[in-house]
Amino acid sequence: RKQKGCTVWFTGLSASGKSTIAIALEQHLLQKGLACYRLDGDNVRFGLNKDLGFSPKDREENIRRIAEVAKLFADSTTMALTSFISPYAADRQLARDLHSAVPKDSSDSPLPFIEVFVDIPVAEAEKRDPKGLYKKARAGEIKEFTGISAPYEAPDKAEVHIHSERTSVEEAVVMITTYLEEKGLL
Ligand code: GGZ
Repeated sequence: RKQKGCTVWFTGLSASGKSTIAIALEQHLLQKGLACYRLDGDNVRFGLNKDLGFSPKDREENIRRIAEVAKLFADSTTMALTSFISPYAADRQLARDLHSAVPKDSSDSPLPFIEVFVDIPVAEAEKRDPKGLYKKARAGEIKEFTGISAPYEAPDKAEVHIHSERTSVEEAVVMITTYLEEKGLL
């Protein structure tokens, strides 16, 4: 059976668990022999997007480029897994719209876009603080830090909503794969 491409778009605060869940999902998919590719800060912000910082404009451009790249992977029938804070609802909507845009007169169908909200209260993310970034943000050493001194606009129509403080990584993977199966994407 031929694999269909799609984009699984994770969004959530720093330290919410986005990348941990994305890595576990990637492992699960690879074990099933499915093609997938994970985009995250480590392979995007230090390469393609190394000219971008964390101002609202730069985050917008960060998300726009990532959405375009994810769409290319999805178009190639690979499953793209993106793991970025993507704090602005309008930027996530643009990412979604890019996937639904099909060329005029084309028989191609839109590329599925699955938004996964990894939801965590700021206080809990701050308690985890694995890299000490929240501490630095509180001290004013990092400006415009999401959740502290820059906004996070929570999604209201995410396809999958994971409450990170009370959901294990394994449970989160099951929630996502169940959704993908229901939609015929797995
Ligand atoms: C938020 C920041 C900031 C600021 C550096 N605000 O936990 P991390 O370290 O590994 O993940 C965060 C990452 C966020 O990059 P994204 O590309 O996902 O952001 S966005 O989607 O908003 O464009 C954090 C680190 O970069 N980091 N400065 N000011 N996170």
